[in-house]
Amino acid sequence: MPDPTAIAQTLRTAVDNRTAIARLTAAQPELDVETAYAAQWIGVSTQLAAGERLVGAKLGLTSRAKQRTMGVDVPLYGWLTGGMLLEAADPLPLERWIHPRVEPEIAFRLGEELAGPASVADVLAATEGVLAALEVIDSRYADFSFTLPDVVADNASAAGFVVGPQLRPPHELEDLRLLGCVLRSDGEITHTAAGAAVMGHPAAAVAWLATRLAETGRTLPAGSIVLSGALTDAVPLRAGGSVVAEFDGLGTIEVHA
Ligand code: OOG
Ligand code: MG
Repeated sequence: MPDPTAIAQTLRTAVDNRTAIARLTAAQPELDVETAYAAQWIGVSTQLAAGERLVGAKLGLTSRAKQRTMGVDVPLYGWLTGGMLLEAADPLPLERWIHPRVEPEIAFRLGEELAGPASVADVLAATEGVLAALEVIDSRYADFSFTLPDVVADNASAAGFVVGPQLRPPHELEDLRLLGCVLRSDGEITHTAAGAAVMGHPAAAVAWLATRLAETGRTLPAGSIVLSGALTDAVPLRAGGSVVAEFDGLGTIEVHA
């Protein structure tokens, strides 16, 4: 089986050099999902040891749109660190990334620890508030071409995220399944969706994560930000470009590069 420490180092080098690499499974088809999660955690732990802070987690490939485009039909998770948190007012730091894309998500901020196995109701009960978010993804693989173990090892393409202006307790919002989102890239509407695009209900994605983490005795601590996964396909982020996401009841986020 491939060595997870070596995999984490290879991916770190790709980040540091801003150079995409071929997907790992091209040379190592035996790489399995479990080893990939071990490599993911080694990579994240290295950043934490270097002074980064764990601020939450992200789901990926939780909508049919994303699954179809990326060619992987199961969800995955990764981790968010403090250095990934970006301000919408500032130009996005393109110089950090290889080929960034931006995608709209519904984020949860936990007011209480969430331990799995968890249901949608458990997630909503533990949620302090829901926020709009734009995630910046930047696969370390050429052309975003990967299989599940590759993208797991790559911390689910995590690169950055911006949260919206309003934190709303879930009971104040009508129904997260019906929460609409309109995405504009360089002024043109490119995608529209509603919350149900993510596993039928965005809280179901968070419940899936809590349940998955419980298998290894882990929980999501109070204060965690959890991105529930893109509602739509991602759009490329280019110099001089802008991406705007409007969310029903959660405000608008605009980013530019
Ligand atoms: C994988 C990460 C997917 C999402 O929200 O679906 C993801 C990728 O598309 O590179 O973050
Ligand atoms: Mg995402």
